[in-house]
Amino acid sequence: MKSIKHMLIALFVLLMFGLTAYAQEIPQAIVFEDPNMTGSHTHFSASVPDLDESDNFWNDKISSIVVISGTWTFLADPVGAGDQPNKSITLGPGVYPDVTSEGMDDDSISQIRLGSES
Ligand SMILES: [Ca+2]
Repeated sequence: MKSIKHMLIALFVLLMFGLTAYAQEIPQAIVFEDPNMTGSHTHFSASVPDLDESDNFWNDKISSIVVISGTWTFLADPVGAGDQPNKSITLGPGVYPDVTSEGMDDDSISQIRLGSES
């Protein structure tokens, strides 16, 4: 009886490790409306080429970010016409309580791309 219980515990622990490993394979970023991970938040696990078109709420709203896994590039809208590149930041896993500390203007992110190419 006791050995069955121990086997079940061992199985459970293995399952938890497996799920954790699996979760780390999925790229995931959490964005927050306000600095210091406050206000509304949402999860992204894939690129969003244009927040303006796909999700009006998050366009020009993001003030803090937590990257769970993967490398993500966050871009502002292009400034004026011509070849001037969009302002962007590329972030790996970590906690970013204020996008302005990373060189991004507050409430300026309009595109989210998985990966480091801008
Ligand atoms: Ca904001």
